[in-house]
Amino acid sequence: MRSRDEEARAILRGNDRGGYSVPNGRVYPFQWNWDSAFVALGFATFDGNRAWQEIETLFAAQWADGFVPHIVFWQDDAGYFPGPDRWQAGEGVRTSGITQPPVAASIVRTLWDGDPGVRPRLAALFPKLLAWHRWFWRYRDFEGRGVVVAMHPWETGRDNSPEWDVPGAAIDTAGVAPYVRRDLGHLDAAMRPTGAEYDRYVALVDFGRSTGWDHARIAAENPFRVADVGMSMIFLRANRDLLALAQVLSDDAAADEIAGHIARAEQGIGWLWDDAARSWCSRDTITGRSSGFVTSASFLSFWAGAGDGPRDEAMLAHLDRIGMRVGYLMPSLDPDDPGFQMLRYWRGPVWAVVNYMIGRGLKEAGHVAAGERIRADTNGLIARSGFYEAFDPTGGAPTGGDTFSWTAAIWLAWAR
Ligand code: 2M8
Repeated sequence: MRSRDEEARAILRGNDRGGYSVPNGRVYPFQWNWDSAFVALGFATFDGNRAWQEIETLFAAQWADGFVPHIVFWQDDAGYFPGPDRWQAGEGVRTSGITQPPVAASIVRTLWDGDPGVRPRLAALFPKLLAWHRWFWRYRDFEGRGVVVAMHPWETGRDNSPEWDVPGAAIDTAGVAPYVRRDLGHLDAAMRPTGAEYDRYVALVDFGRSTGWDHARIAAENPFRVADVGMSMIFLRANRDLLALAQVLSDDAAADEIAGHIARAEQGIGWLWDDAARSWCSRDTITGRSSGFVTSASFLSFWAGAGDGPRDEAMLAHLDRIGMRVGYLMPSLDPDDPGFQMLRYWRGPVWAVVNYMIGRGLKEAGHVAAGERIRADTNGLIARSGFYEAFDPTGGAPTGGDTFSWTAAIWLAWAR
């Protein structure tokens, strides 16, 4: 029998389409933005060149204004909806018109720390990372609050989190042209978003396309504009890592610019603290209302270094409470929430990539035992069930697609 290590390497090799990876060949047959970033960590454990290449290929699809899409359609494939014809986006290669959590700078810093012999590759990638961050400052923090405003649930990477339910109700789905969901041909509908959620997702794609993917107009007029706690924390951390890379390259001007944005985020991130929930929560920028949901993204405050003594204590109390309710941390939704569903995608299941960020963040903040529990639980899930998309936090059963690239990568880089 093959060891889990061998299996993980075989999955990364098998999902390699020649310079980029697909998350899973059947369900997700294209290059996804934050998947590729995490996948690079896995490749770095056995093929350093291929690790850098994964990120370089993603940035080869960058638009002139710095935007990096959430999907790159290097080759067409009828097995996924919405495909390139529905998006009608991209420069050179066809892409989607929304982005995804900006984790790439953090991953590049980790690659660099492990392999500082590749300075020319870092120097070539750095301006592209900076351009993407500038795009975020301009179009996803247009109010200058120091947070990241998501224009689509898919942009957050946590597609059907209940945080999007109330803000999403304002999306008019009446005019959505008919479409066929391809995901339901691959996966059990009980593990996927609902039909009503999909109508909203598609309506937002249709709106963006109707503007010609004019991100200034989208920032002003999109019917969904939610400050995502997950992206905000990931971006704060990514800016700290990008600053470190600017220092490696002795780019003082870039370092000053990035430091200014970090200061703004440190000032502004408190807007996402919800006193009633005693937690970091997403907030609708249109109504100003906090979601009040404790999700796995709430715990990314440690990864971001966003907390302070009392807020960190409050999050650790949530962690202890949730840890007694589930077999495996960190469920994507608080199991004490009435909407918790152990198999339905981002409403309960555990995701290895989120655990990686929470676990590393906790350890770096000095909460070593909590961080180690997150790592050990991730290890336990994969050892028990294999390299699935996500896992039921109560008993560890697999959910979603199998032979999943980012799960294999996190095993190799961190969880084993
Ligand atoms: C899921 O999202 C895609 C849309 O982007 C989908 O469900 O069709 C999410 O889990 C997202 O975070 C992930 O990047 C993507 C590919 O693994 O799948």
